[in-house]
Amino acid sequence: MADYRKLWESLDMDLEKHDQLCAVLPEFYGDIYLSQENRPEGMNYYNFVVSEIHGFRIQELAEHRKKGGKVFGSFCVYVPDELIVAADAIGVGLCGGSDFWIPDGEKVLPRNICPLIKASVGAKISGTCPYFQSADILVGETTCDGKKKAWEILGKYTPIHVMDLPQMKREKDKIHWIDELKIFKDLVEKMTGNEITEEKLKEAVKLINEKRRVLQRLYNTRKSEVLPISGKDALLITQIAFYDDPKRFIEKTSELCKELEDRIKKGISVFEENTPRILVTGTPMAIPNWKLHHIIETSGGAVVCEETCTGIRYFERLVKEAESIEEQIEAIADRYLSINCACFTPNDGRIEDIIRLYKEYKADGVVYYNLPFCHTYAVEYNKVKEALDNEGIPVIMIESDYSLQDVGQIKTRLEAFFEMIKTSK
Ligand code: BJ8
Repeated sequence: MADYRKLWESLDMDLEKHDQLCAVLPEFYGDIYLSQENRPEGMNYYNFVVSEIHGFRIQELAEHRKKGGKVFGSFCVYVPDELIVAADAIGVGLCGGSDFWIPDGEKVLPRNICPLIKASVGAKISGTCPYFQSADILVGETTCDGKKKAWEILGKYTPIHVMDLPQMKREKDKIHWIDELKIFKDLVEKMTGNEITEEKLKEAVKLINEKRRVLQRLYNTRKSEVLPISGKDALLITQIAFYDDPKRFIEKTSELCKELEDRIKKGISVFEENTPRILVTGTPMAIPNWKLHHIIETSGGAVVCEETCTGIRYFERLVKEAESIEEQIEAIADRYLSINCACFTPNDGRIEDIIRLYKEYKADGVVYYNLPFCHTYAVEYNKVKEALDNEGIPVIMIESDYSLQDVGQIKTRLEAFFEMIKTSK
């Protein structure tokens, strides 16, 4: 990585502490990613993005802000990118996925709270994440209780806007959500000084749909019997989609998809034949949380799909293209409310998704991933398991945070799970 110290200084970062964070990432990434054999050539772009994770893109954000542009930081796939892009602003996903930030998060939050929340708050208050430091405003949402209350704490450090997301999907909830989208639209216009016109919104919808389509194309390659890419690599690409420049991301991911489709034609797989194919479902995995995928793929399994917000939920459904601002906002509301998060009740759509994806991706088993203290996903396991049992689909629940202490224990459980799948095949 080039020398970005001046840039980081200008963002009021704690450079000494930030050096400690930067010192561990290359080895960590090398062990998990660069050690893989037979990786597609196209992964070089994503290697570059990670090697420059606090450099190149931060520079782009700084240049954008120098010209008067704004950066919006968000934590949930319900925050609509379209409204941000339509005002010529940049949106970046900020969920924290590193253990490094937990101790700082615990300075202001209870210990028994979800690591994603602790790491996100810790990233801000430690002044070691240049994405947080580049955001002109954070956009929170009323999903789980932990996040709802964390916004009040983050609000002491930085401006924050909270979107009131309903927790049910009735007609009156949709009307409420449309109202929230309009409030957000006004805020974005006010902050950027740019009007969101019919045309601008149409363009933004097209662009974000295109990003979704390229991710769908990528995931389609994972439906093949010949697996041209590891689950770890696919996860990394989705994580990067949250903050990379959308146009460049579409271009680079299209190139990679072409390579993967060629690999399928030639029968080039990154896994041995008969490797159990695993669908992962549950809580999101924010970068650099690659723990579960790494354990699965070094214990005899292959991840073929993620029913998570750092997977399918982020891009599976498109926004319907419409004409007037009113119609477009309604189409955006419909699309976002079709995401099936466990914060909603009831949430049967998620169970239908899991069973459908299991079949589409020709999976052999399901790993239900839960971050500790995420109550909504933990409670929902009961209904998911019952439905999967009825379908004869093997499932195992893994609850784990970002630390590496439980790796051996998880590995043992997963190895036994994969053996069981193999013998019953
Ligand atoms: S749409 S999953 S991104 S809320 S922070 S709920 S893990 S206790 S992130 Fe989420 Fe939006 Fe839903 Fe997706 Fe649980 Fe932790 Fe809360 Fe979390």
